[in-house]
Amino acid sequence: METYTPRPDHKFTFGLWTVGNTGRDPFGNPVRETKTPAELVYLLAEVGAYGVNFHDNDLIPIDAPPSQAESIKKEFRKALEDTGLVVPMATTDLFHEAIFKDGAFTSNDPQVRAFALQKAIKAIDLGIEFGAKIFVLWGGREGTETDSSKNALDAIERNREAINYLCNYALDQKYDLKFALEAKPNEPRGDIYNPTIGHMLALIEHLDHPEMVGVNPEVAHEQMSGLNFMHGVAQAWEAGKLFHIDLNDQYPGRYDQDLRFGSRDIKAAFYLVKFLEDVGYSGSRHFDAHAYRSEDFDGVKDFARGCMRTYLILKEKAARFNQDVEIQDLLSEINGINSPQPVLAGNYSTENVRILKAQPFDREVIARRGLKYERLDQLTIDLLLGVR
Ligand code: GCO
Ligand code: MN
Ligand code: MN
Repeated sequence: METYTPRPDHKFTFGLWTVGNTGRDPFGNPVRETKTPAELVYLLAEVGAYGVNFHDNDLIPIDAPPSQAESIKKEFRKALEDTGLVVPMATTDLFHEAIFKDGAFTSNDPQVRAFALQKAIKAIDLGIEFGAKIFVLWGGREGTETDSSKNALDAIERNREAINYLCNYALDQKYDLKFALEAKPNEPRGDIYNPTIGHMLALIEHLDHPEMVGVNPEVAHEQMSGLNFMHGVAQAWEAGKLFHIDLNDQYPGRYDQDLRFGSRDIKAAFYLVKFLEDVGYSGSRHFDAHAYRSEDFDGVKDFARGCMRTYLILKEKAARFNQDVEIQDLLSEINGINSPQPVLAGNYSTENVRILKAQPFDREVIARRGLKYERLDQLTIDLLLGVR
């Protein structure tokens, strides 16, 4: 159906590492060949994506001599021009190389910390070269297996200093760039610092330039911790910090699965899409996921199309939820719109609190009201299952 066809204004983006994922895992070799960044851009254009994001080394191998780097960039740029795809976000890989085995910004070794900063700075330059406005920082190795190895307070401080350094660099260069911090509780480290959206939001308030830094929440990462992802996203949004989002899916309590968006918990995905659409989130809808290991590149396209299609289906369902008279009447009733309004009188004042203190409440009568959440939830289920 036409409604489910992706358009540029839907802002669907994928990382080079997502559709380029070869299926290698800790137990097995690649099952798909490595495609060049340019080839992946054409693939993304074919499925209808709006943009492509990259880690520094997805685009340019870490040891590439300058001439190779130049020719890769040239091909990549041509693919972007041919297809009209944009690069809204860039990031740096501070986890792959052996040097980062004990972290990057939080490593105990000052040489490693300096190298990590240098690498991040060069990655920022590369992102800017391709027009990125958001730079994601995901500290996959910033953690420990044993807490005898690293002082947690040192790690917190080192991490903060590094982010401050990068902000100062962007300001100094007059780059039009914001940073988005991505939390994850574990994997690849036993434990990773700042493991949730909430930790990241708290960290941001203690930076030198909090206005330049927001979050990049990922569905799977909060679900790995058993948390309600949408609640975290709402808190980030309310704080003005939802700069980017990583969409995928995940069974709680398992390894980091990076499943196709909406393929596991349809209901959670629905409330998330409804939230993003209702508040008017205008950033990228970035899919940080990859195809099952069973797939060839046709399957990778099925995977990418599926992420976008499910998002659009859920967006349509959200609009129907908002227009459904029975659901909306129920919501009005639940929110006590038609019942007698207490004299709570909004803002605090000495007079208001005097009124509130004097007000009688019939606790038992109020508590007796059934809230009809069962009916509301079933109506939502009916809607999602397509019988409404
Ligand atoms: C993961 C992370 C990464 C980051 C990416 C961007 O669990 O592997 O989600 O995919 O999002 O490295 O920094
Ligand atoms: Mn992930
Ligand atoms: Mn991610």
